[in-house]
Amino acid sequence: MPAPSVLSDIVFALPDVHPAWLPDAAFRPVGSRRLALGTPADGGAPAASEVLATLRAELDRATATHGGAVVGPQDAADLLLHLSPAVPTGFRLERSGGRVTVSAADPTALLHSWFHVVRRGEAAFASRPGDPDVDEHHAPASALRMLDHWDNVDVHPVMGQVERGYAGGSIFYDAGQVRPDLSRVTAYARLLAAVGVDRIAVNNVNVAAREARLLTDDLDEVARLAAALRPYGVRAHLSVSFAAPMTLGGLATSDSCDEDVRAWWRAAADRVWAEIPDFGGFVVKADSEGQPGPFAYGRDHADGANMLAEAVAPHGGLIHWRAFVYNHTQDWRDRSTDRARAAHDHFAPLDGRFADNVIVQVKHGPLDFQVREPVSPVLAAMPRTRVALELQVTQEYTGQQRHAVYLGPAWSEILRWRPWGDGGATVADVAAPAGGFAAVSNVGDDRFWTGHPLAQANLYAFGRLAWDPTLDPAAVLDEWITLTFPDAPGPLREAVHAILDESWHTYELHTAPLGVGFMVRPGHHYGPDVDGYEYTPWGTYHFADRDGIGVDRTRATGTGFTGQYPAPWRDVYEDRETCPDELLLFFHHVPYTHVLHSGTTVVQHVYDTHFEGVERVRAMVERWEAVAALVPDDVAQRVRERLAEQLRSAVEWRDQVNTYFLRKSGIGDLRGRTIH
Ligand code: BDP
Repeated sequence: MPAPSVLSDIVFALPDVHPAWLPDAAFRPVGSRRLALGTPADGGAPAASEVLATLRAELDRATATHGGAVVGPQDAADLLLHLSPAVPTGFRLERSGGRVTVSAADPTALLHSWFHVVRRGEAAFASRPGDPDVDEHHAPASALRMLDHWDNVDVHPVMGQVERGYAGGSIFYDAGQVRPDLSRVTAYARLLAAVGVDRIAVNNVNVAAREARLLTDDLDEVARLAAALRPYGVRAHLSVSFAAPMTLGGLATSDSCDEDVRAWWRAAADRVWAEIPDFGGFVVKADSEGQPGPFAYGRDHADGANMLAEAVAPHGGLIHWRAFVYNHTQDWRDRSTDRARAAHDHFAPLDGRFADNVIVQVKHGPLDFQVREPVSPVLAAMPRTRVALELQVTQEYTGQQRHAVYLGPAWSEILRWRPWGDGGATVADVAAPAGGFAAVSNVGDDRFWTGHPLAQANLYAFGRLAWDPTLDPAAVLDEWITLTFPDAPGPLREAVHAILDESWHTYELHTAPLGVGFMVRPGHHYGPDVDGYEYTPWGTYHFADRDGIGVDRTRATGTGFTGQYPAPWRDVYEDRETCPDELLLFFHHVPYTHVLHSGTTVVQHVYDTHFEGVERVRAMVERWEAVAALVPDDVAQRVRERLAEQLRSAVEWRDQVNTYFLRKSGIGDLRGRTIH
């Protein structure tokens, strides 16, 4: 492991990079006080002492900027942070007589507590007379809170450098190698530590030849990335190719039952941990969209995953094995193949066979990160497997960071959903204790990190909800506004809420209706193309004809997908009378005249929501213009440009979808609005 680096000042304020939720002003309430770190910064394991050194640097920076002081632990500090083995996970926060004492067993948890206090600001200290004393324990719901970067080392000819990236190039790689200067990576780790994310997979799940070499020849490059993340307690993971024993090792096979293959993986893992002792593990996309996997050898995914698990187990490593496995070369004429069924068909029968250090990583919906899908039934089907919930912070299908779409409410709905009905466990209850949470990052080398400045709120919300899935997403948004715009006057706060609180629903209103999904332009997935995927091999269809639209996934007459859910949902979804409106076309093929629970017909619903969606975007533009002068010019201007594009795009969606439904159904708008 490289020697602990002294955190350079530059990490706290990168020139030309927006500070996101850690502007200096957010530190004012703590930085103006007397702070103490009750632990020597040089004890313990190297990684641990490095995190403590970071914490010390944080205290120095905050007090130097805001006039407070770092004092000795014996002095009367307003905030004392110290290590204590008595707190098993997370941290304990006690406040007595206006003084705050935080204790944690682990330096990273202590660092997280620091950002907790920063987030609470004045409220962390009993500054008003009569404020009660507190004694609180804060621990994350899950020990696994991870971001996946779909970054390529080389620029991919079609996908660019960051696959599905909408914020510029990679912060890790440039010109075919890891960047010489990684201060931005450390600044990123700092942002993540402030929301509790502590693992990153540093390369794309689609592992091309150049990226594959990170595992072997270019391991020193990964070690440099890990070193840049380490000061903030963030651990590196790597996406690997199942075919690596052949492509990198020159073996004739990558069959998981072959002894030479197993030995190759063990040796590869040994080398990784020798170089990076706190390395996290491997992420694998196998037998999916062209990636190699165990099917080539007649093996199943438990065979494949367990082989890797065996190789990393001596090092305490993890295998994140993705359940995103389906046939992407299907015959669209064959109605018996249902992509929604695929993950459950492949994985549910394997429950109980995965090694303890395998995590099966499941996309939140059965298809692919659509604006509206039911929750994946796989999450409820593997009680003897560690399953992780996978979310997509990058907005591939939700406006690509040109649209302001706050995804906190969507994720909250997923996390709170109860697969076994009222009184049963939630998705968060299933994932948190075992496999945890993973999400595809939306960050790039853009000056605002996320392209759209307001898309920072999504990255923030993922971290906060992974830490505590019961948080109210509107409250999380409020935290983000307070930190990002510390001097935000009321009108700015209200406007950002007005723009973002309902923005997920707004996007849903003017895009593919009633859970039917897709209708996006093939390839890049931005903007409308109603039939774009209809006659393709990808398995994403809506089956519109002159009589109706939607996918029959019932047991009675359709693909039987509803049967993958436990009761009560298998029956709720099966019956179009009980199926929720917003998922009707995901589960049923219905006539355009079918009457929804809302009382309107499907076709009229399409017209109404698409007209309303555009009006809502127009209102967002107006709300922003009324407060733009209250934020720095660069933020104001970037948001203005993106909102203009959002409005243009929403109009395009409205017109194409409405016209399509008018032409297919021959039924006009009851309200007589113009449809072309
Ligand atoms: C799809 C993306 C594709 C990813 C794939 C995945 O279009 O770029 O590789 O997901 O999750 O949504 O592996």
